[in-house]
Amino acid sequence: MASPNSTVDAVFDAVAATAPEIRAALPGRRVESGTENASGESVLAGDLYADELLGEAITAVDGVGSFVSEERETAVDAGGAVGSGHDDAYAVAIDPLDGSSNLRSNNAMGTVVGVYDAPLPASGRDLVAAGYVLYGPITTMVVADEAGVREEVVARDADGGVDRSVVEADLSLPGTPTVYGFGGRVPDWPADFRAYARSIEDELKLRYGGAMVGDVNQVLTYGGVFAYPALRSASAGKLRLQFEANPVAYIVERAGGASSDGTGSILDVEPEAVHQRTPLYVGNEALIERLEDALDDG
Ligand code: AHM
Ligand code: MG
Repeated sequence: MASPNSTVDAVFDAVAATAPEIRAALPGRRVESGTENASGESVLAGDLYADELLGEAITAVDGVGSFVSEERETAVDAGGAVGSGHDDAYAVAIDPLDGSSNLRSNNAMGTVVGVYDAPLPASGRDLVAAGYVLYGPITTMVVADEAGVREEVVARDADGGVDRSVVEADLSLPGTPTVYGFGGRVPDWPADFRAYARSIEDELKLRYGGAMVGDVNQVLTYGGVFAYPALRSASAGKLRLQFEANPVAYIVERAGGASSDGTGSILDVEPEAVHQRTPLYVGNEALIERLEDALDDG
């Protein structure tokens, strides 16, 4: 389904065009780069390469005024004021290689993209589109915009160009949930979340791969719940609001599911800093309601 927004389309054209190149470069980039990112985490050569390629491709899009990455301290000015009037430009936020610690063990990882109609840090309510690329056995791209949520397969064609085919034009969460995946160490989970997890374990199958994009894609495919909860050692959890939580919440909500930071929709979390973290819970509405009740009682 074509979106009515040509800038959004151009952003995801750029992301899709870059995906086969990022994927092809991963085998040679499993080593640490020797640097830390803005959140103080060590960065792999693959993170930097993906960040560089996506930065070039996205800042070249007409209508993108600002580009911000999980791997960069500050925003890149791409020309044009963001969110200041009717015909202004968008701010694009990316996590270039989400779950990149999976590179060493050769498991799934992805790229997360949020297109905001406001300067960052912005509210999830300012998203006009969000999506992710999943580097699994197949490279897929899920895009949510005002037209709905679609899944495409992205591959290199015979001429070195990019071949895209829509495999699901109107993606929505299955009504009956099947899988769950929760991050962090169990002893580090607060007692109320631990009790919720116990009740979920009785009903659903554990599917946790350690890359949010891969784990959320399982929830979108089979129904269920993904969480990276508030931890006893870190009340804001691990995942970042602008780069990870807002885009994923937007996608899951557009697909008929729900999101929460523990008290309400992630999209309503007040933005305070570009690299701020938040607990993230997404999945079927009934499971997220149960989560909020469980945390309330805790
Ligand atoms: P990253 O963006 O530095 O890769 O970190 C985010 C990743 C998520 O993909 C995933 O949900 C989480 O970290 C897994 O963390 P853990 O290894 O603590 O389970
Ligand atoms: Mg990440």
